[in-house]
Amino acid sequence: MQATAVAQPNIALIKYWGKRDLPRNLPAVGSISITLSDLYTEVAVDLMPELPADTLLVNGTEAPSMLARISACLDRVLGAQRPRAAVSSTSNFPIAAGLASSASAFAATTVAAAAAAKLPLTTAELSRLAGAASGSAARSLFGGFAELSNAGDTIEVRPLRDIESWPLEVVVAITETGSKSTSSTKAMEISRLTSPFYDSWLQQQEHDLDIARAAIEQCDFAGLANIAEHNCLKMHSVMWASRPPMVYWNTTTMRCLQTVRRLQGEGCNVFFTIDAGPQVKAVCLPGEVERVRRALADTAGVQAIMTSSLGQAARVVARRDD
Ligand code: 2P0
Repeated sequence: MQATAVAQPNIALIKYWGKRDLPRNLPAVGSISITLSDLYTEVAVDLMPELPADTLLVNGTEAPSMLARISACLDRVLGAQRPRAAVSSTSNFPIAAGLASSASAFAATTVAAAAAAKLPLTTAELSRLAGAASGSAARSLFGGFAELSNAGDTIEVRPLRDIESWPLEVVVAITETGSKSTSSTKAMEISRLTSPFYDSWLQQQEHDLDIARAAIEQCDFAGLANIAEHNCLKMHSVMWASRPPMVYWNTTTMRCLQTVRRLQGEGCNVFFTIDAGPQVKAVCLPGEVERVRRALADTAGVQAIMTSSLGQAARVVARRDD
């Protein structure tokens, strides 16, 4: 039995950084994200009882270092007595580089595994299973704007707004394609244990979520821009003040921020956000994409540009019974 699923990465506008329950992967703060349409991960899960062990191909190459996390994800979806699986994952963007590849990879793996085994799971159940593998993956089970809650004993995501009713665009400036040195899971724990700003980060998050939710409801671009940039810089301040410090930015990251500031000064409706990596995501209104794309492409050190509209929820694209 085999199934293939596609999921898109999502970009947090109000960030998830910190866990309140490590074994269950429950987030310490709520977060709000947008799912992207033009970046994707496609995962095929082939359940093969005759296989002695799971196998994993990432972009056509064996990836033993990522296998344990994928196997644990399959165990959660299918149970520990499941057949072994051949898993193959393909992404059209750099992985493990701060572009939310774990979100799209674990969302697609969860959906493909459930479909291969014909499990009739709801979106909420699939989202919980994906979120247990990687917190941000829970949000990729939804299209458009989604909020991951930090309340309750389970991982809960709810859609806030669909993609047609406020069609924002995202321009991604890739400043470095190598993998990051510290995984998000580890980095979040370092922040929790050592950052002097961690407690105030937790305390202020509800306020930031309230403002962002209201801005999204009212299609208030300036309001969303203001709180999203503030929340992003606050998360990076938590990281920078951790011990050891975690500075994911490079010189080009900073130059891209200056480009966005210049565009804003010229009246362009754009704002930046940066995740656990050096890439800069510029969120803008549809009419501004070409201007933002050109300005970031002309910024010294930018290696590549990707543009994207808001995307759909993770979904099954093929199924086969052997
Ligand atoms: C986010 N990030 O909200 C934040 C912003 C990175 C910075 O979620 O440990 O890979 O697997 O639950 O989801 C990246 O963390 O972490 C992340 P785990 P995940 O998008």
